[in-house]
Amino acid sequence: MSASSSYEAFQQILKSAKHIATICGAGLSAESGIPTFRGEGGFWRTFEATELATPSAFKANPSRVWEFYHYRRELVLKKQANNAHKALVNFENKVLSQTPQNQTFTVITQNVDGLSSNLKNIIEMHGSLFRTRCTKCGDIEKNNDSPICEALKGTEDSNFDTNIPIEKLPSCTNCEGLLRPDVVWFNEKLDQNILSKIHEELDRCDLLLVIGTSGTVYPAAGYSNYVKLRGGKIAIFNIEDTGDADFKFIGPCGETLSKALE
Ligand code: BJW
Ligand code: ZN
Repeated sequence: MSASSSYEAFQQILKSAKHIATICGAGLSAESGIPTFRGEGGFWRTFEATELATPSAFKANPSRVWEFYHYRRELVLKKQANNAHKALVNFENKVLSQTPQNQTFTVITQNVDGLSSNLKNIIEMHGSLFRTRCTKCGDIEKNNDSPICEALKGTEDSNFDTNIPIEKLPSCTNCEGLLRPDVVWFNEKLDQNILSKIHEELDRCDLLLVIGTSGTVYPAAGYSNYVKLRGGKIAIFNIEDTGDADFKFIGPCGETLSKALE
């Protein structure tokens, strides 16, 4: 497939599309100063970020994994939505203000940073940095505390493990069990309700915007192909060429997405 990089041609398709969806990744938040998972920014201390996003890493060293998530929570709390996040919000508002409303727009994101919280119709498929889940009773709670617990305070500035004992890590107010971030780690199943909602969207989607994702992690990595096989159009927004598409806008998505959706 030879891809177009014409904004005019894209905007024609955008205008005629009925059901528009996105699959977003870490690149969407890169211009806010949030590191991506792979490539240059993919290291925290001496660890690869992807090594820590696993149930086995948490089991082996809950203190280290909590330090990693505490660091990211504290970082995100200092950061703001960038032009790409804003372009999505503006476009959603535009779609919602149509009379009659003859389009739908759904943002599916792998990001857990909450920087798209101004959107009305968003599916956060990998969870949220700002929710906790009890490993004992399963209770899920919103949590924006900074720091999330006393023992983690200041560890975001350290280069070494603090080795916090389990009883000093975040704990459940109901049952005192160890809390974990309510995110989806490798080898964990995604929430069935969320998967159903995503499939409802993909089954009607005629234009999928693939924004700032390396497309290496399933199930999200399969969405572009899924929509393409159904006859939908694909538009990639990335600083690198990440695969087959009808449109490719190579460059920082704060610029390319703003221009494409204006
Ligand atoms: C810019 C930019 C700018 C930079 N502008 N662009 C089928 C085949 C093979 C394996 C599997 C399979 N199905 C499932 C698996 C196993 C596994 C998997 O996919 N493994 C692969 C590595 C092969 N998947 C799972 O385990 C999933 N579970 C599941 O499917 O359950 C059922 C099952 C289990 C086991 C076997 C079979 C079935 C769960 C996946 C959960 C992923 N979790 C994480 C952590 C979330 C919590 C946290 O944040 O800590 O999600 S890992 C990490 O990767 C995170 C991200 O959401 C995800 C995707 O990364 P993303 O967003 O694409 O980031 P990067 O860094 O990779 O890319 C950034 C991109 O931005 C780059 O392209 C840059 O160029 C670009 N960029 N600046 C535009 N300014
Ligand atoms: Zn509990």
